[in-house]
Amino acid sequence: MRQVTVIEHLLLHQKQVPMATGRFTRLLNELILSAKIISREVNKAGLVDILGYTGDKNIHGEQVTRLDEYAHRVIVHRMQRAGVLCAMASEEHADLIQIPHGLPVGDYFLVFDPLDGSSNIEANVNIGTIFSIYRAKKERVGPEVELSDVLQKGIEQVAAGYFIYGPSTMMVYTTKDGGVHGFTLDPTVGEFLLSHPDIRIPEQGKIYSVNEAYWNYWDGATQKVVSTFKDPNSDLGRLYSLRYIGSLVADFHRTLLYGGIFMYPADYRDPKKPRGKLRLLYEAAPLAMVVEHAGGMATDGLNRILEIEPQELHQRTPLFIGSKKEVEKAREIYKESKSE
Ligand code: P6P
Repeated sequence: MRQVTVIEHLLLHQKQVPMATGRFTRLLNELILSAKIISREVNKAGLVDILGYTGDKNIHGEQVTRLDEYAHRVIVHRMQRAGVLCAMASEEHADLIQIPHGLPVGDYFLVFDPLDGSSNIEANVNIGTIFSIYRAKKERVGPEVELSDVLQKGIEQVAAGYFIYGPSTMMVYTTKDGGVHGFTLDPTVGEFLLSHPDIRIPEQGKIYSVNEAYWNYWDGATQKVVSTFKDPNSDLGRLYSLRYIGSLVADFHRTLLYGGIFMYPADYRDPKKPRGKLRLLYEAAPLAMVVEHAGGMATDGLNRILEIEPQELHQRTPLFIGSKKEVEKAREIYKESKSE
């Protein structure tokens, strides 16, 4: 295959993507450079003292790994100087991250999970960076950007995607023009080269992916959904396999390429407060844009992820994402149980 870089591919498609100005290209370039730097550290993590925990906890009360913190700092440092953002938000930071006074600003808003799945780093499991790009909601945003200037439904995303650090480092992303494209980092030239043009998710797969250890914390409808994938005689008409890596980007990437469904249902560990663990803005919504543009579906069980109106930066949501057939099946069961 002819060696096509991300930016070359974007420029080839630029005519179809009116918003893709030089500023968007610059944003993508800086994000790509950040990923190359992170990939370098992830790939040598076993050799240098960058594994383990910083001893801090993030706002979710989760242990922060040194690589988490490192990836967060790399992205913030590079993107603050890109001159294209009005603000950004990170899983590793409680509030909006403003652009320091004196640095050039733009009207894009970047929200990201710097290193998702980082609890798996010590086991050398694939981990990833997930990103989502919006335009600020109004032309001029003041020097101090408010949440109300940038918080929007996933359907408003200008672009979204992820980097996955594994046997190879890949970038998968989509823009408003709809295509989903995969690029693989060729370390000998230091470029992401087109390897998976126009990714389409199979209409139906053979794999379901969920952490069944939480069975006793699920409500009846969720247990019925998961049981359906365990029943070879269900109207899905096939025997499924269970695959669960426990690293969202890895589980999602496999689902995107092979088909099937990834689920992180709400659980009732706290009977008074059912919770979905995954975050809407920088996990569910970007992956939902990717999967929909690849011909799949993403819901919270009942509702389309991209239509959920976010109320706060770190809002959580249940997530059912993958091939249309399986996600639609789950939605059917939740709808039935709601009407009972
Ligand atoms: P559980 C990793 O910590 C993560 O945020 C996602 O990458 C992954 O899908 C999920 O948590 C795994 O959670 O509860 O199954 O260990």
